[in-house]
Amino acid sequence: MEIVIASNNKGKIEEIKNYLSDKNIIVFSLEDYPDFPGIIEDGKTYFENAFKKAHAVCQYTGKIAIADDSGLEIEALNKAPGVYSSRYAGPQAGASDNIKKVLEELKKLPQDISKKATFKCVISIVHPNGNSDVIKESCEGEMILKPRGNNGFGYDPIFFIPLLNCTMAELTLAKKNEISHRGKAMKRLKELLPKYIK
Ligand code: ITT
Repeated sequence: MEIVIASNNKGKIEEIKNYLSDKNIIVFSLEDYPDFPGIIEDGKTYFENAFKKAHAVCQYTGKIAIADDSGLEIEALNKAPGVYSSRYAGPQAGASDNIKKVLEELKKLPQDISKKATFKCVISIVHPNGNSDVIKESCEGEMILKPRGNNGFGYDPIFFIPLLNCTMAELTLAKKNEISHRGKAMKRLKELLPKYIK
């Protein structure tokens, strides 16, 4: 079985590949399709963006495509950055710019305000025969004002998980995949894969 991960995000690709590694699956990503023209993520929801990415890459490659659209929703910031998480600090922003902007916004608020936050993930799978599924998952945590840890990607260093007493960036990839929004969605996706085998 061949699957293309419809993503350019190295962190996501690594996590999704790790999840699929024990299956009899050959996994590609957009790194294997450098001429793919790209997708404008103009959806207002994770679902719209995930489906758009999976559908476009399935059509381009003729293979089963999986796309993840995800984001960080911070309660005290009215669920920002949300669907705009990858470009919160601007169109060319990197992870450190986005973290800096979140911390600046949080520091404007009263110190004792709730720091609750949720990572959301929507995974869309599209088969060239038209079959498709969508899975939504989330992971609860709290924002911390001092980044901690070097693993993971994106907002992981400021996403604290009280139950584990560490940030997402202090977890190994395997442990992150056990508890994260994406890991939980991938677990459910794996259960659906048999019906995509021709
Ligand atoms: P692709 O569209 O190419 O997959 P992207 O990074 O643009 O890559 P999204 O539009 O779904 O993907 O943006 C998701 C952003 O949300 C991501 O760039 C991070 O800033 C943040 N994010 C999502 N999951 C995360 C995680 O597990 N850890 C840290 N940050 C995460």
